Amino acid sequence: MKGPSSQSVDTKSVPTHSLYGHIFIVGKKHVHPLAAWLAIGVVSLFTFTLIIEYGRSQIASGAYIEVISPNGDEYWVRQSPQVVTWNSSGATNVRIDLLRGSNVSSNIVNSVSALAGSYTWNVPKGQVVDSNYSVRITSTAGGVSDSSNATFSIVETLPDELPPSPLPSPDPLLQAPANVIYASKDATLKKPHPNSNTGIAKLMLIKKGGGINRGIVGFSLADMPGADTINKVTLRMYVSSVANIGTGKYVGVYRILEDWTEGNGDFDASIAGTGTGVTWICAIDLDLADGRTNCGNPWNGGKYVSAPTDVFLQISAPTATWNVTSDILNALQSGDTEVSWLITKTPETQDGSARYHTRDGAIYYNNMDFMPQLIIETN
Ligand SMILES: [Ca+2]
Ligand SMILES: [Ca+2]
Repeated sequence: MKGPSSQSVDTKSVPTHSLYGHIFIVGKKHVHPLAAWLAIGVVSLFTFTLIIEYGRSQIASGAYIEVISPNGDEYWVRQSPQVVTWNSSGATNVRIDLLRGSNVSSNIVNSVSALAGSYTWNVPKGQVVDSNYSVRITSTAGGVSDSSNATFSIVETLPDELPPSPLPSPDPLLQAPANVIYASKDATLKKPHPNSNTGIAKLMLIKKGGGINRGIVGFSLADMPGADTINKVTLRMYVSSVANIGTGKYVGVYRILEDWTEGNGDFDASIAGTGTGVTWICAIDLDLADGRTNCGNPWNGGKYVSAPTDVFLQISAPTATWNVTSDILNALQSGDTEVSWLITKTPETQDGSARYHTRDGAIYYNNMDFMPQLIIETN
């Protein structure tokens, strides 16, 4: 933009009453007051720019990266997809390194958008099994960095044989984000072991080979928003591992039509459980401890709607999701207080298996990403 005209002039033409004219004496030359005003403007603009730049540097010095997960005590199984998550401000791209002790074991990714906030890494088959791992996330521009608060483990298989950990406090149910409802119960129904209960098992197994295993998961609707505000509800399970699924197998969710109780058994850990709980044969076996059938009206693998509510092509993605909006709306309209689904391959007779984390595993590993959950989108 063209500025106002001005020019250097002879001293004699400068009015002596002009304060700014006197300030801008250069050598023996005076400057026209208009030029002086312009110079003041330039100096002010410069000062203002300095203030702005100072402000920016203050913001930049407030830049940070915060590792959310893994942040200590997690278990990463070799050859499984694992998700690194973080918060950040003031960083454009970040580099993620896997540390073993204080040494870099491998570079998980060289540069990924800081705003992404998560990155999925497939733990290599040959990754050394150790309990001394952490991740470090660094701005590629340098300056800011953060590491896991404590070490986590890379393992061959999840240590199911470990004793149960104390329940975290506060109850993880209270920690669910506003748009999420965590499962209230889950288990595996094992056809080859039809009186067994797996209510406290850390993993849910879906498979055919060696006998059919079906997952079952239930949710309380106490915290579900009203039907008129719901746009979509997604059931999400977190994958622990898959096997023999080739290019992928469809897994369906089928709405359960009968009440059931979770139980406190863990068959694979040789814990039969006590009191009542779900088995392949019984929705509620009245005595888990005896290894026999104790129910009057066997459901034999679950009483459920024969058509799946939705199907998901299970490959190796870290999460499996199903659109269960219609079931939720129907349940709310019927005044139901709970809703449950059977989870199994469709068709079920194909090979291939998937292990999903259960609520018990999420609590055990203190990783709420693992929680079977309903994700609610409202309008
Ligand atoms: Ca369970
Ligand atoms: Ca029994």
